[in-house]
Amino acid sequence: MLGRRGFLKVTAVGAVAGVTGACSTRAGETPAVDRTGAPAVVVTMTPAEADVDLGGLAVRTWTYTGTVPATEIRLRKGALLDATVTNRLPQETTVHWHGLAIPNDMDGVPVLTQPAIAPGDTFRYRFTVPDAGTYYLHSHVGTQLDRGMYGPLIVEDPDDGSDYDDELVIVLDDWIDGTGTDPDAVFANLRRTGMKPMASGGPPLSPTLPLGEDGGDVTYPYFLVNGRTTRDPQRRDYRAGQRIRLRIVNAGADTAFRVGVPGVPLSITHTDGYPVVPQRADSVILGMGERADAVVTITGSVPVVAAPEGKDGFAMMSLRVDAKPAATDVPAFVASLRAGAPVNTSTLTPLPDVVLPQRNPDTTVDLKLAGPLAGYTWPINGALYDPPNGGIELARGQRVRLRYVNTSMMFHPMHLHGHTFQVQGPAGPGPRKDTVLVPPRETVTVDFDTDNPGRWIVHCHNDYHLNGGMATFVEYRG
Ligand SMILES: [Cu+2]
Repeated sequence: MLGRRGFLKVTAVGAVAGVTGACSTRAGETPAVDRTGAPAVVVTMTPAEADVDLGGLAVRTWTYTGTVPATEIRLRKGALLDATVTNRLPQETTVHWHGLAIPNDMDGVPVLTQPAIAPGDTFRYRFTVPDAGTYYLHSHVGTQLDRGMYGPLIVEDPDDGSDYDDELVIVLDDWIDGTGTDPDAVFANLRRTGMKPMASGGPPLSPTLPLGEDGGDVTYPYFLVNGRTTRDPQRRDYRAGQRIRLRIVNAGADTAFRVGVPGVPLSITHTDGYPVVPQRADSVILGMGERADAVVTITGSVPVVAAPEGKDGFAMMSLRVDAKPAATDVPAFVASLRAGAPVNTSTLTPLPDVVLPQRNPDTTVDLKLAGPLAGYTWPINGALYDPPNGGIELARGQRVRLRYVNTSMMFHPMHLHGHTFQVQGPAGPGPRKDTVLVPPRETVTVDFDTDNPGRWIVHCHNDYHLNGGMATFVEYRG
C-alpha cells in the first residue's frame, strides 16, 4: 500500500491518466502542457448502457466508463484536464464538473453552457482545475444522475499542509435503476400521482432532526458506498494507528446521509473542497452534492456507515486491520447515528485564508423555494426553470448575497455553479461551499463574488426537484 507521499509521487509523474477502465491516454496525440509544466491529464469517457455488479446486485444501467461510480479522475491543482466524451447512450448527455469554478462553456449544463451531446456525438472538455479538493462529475441531463452517471474527481495540492497517512474516497448513492424500474419511470410516476400530502406542521427542527421529518420523495431499495450494496461491501486493509483521510461525496439523487465510524471520532477538515478549522464530530450530515473530508485514526477493523435521512436501510464499507472482520453491530450503530446530532457542514468555521475579503453586498437576491405544486413542480420565486428565459442579471466585480428562503416542508441542498460562496453564519463568515443544505422553513444566506462571467445555474440538488423545475440562473458578462 502506498502512503500519501508515495501516491503523490506517482501522481506527479502523470500516472493518473493510466487508470483502468475507459479512461485512458489516447495514443498519437501530443498532450498539451499545463501551467505546472506537466502533461495534461487526458481521459476518454464513453457514456453507454452497461451491465454492472453492485456487490451482489446485477443491474443494467447507464455509466460513463462501464463502472459505478465512473473511474476516478485525480489530478493536481493547476493541471489541465482534457476529457473527450463520446455519447453512446440512447439519449443526449453532458458532463458537469461539480464544484469547480471553470470557464462557463465547460460547465456541462444544456442550453445555458452548451448544446447537450447528442447520441453518437463527441464533446471535448478542456480546462485547468483551479482549486484543490474533493469534487465529482455527473450528468446534468434529465434523471441521468440517478442512474450510474457520476464519478469522483479529486484535485490534490501537495502543499496543502494536510497530515494523514492514506486516503479513501467514499462515494454515497441511493440506487433504484435496473431494479424493475428506472429514474425516468420514477419521475413520471411522481408527476402523475403528485406528492404525498404534507404534514401541516410536524415536529420542529432539532439537532437530532436537522432536516425535519421528510427525507425525500423516492423510496430506494439500495444504498451504495463506491457502487456496492451491503450484501458485498468494499473492504480496504490498513494498519492499526493509521490516519485515513476520508473524502466523502454524496452523489445521491434524493437522499441526505449521516456518516459515521463506530467508536472513532471524525476530524472534519474540509467541505466542498475548502478547508475548515478541524471539527471533531461523531457524525456529519451531507445533502446531495455536498462533500466533506474527515480524518479518522483506526485502531481496529471498523465499518464506515451512512444512514439515509428519513429512509430505511443504510450503506457501508469496511476498513480492516489485520484482515479481521469488524465486531460492530451495524444496525445498532445506524440507530445511534439516527439518535445523534450530526454536524451540518454549513456550521463549520473556515480557515482564514478562504474567507472572502470583508465587503458589504452590492446586491441581494432572494430565492424563494416552494413546492410541491400540482404535477410535482418545485418553483423558485414562483417560476419553473425555463432556460434561456428567466435569468437573473448581475454585474461583474460585485459581491452578491443570495438568500435561499425555504417556504416548503422539505429540505433542499442548493448548488451554485461556477463559484464558491461564503455561508453567512450567525457569528461571522461560515465555510466556503458550493452546495448548502436549506432546511424546511428556514433561510440560508450566502455571499459570492461575480468573478467568473457566464450563465450559471442555481438549483436544488435533489435530482427530482431539479427535473420538477427547481432551478434558475444568474448571468453576467466579462
Ligand atoms: Cu429540492
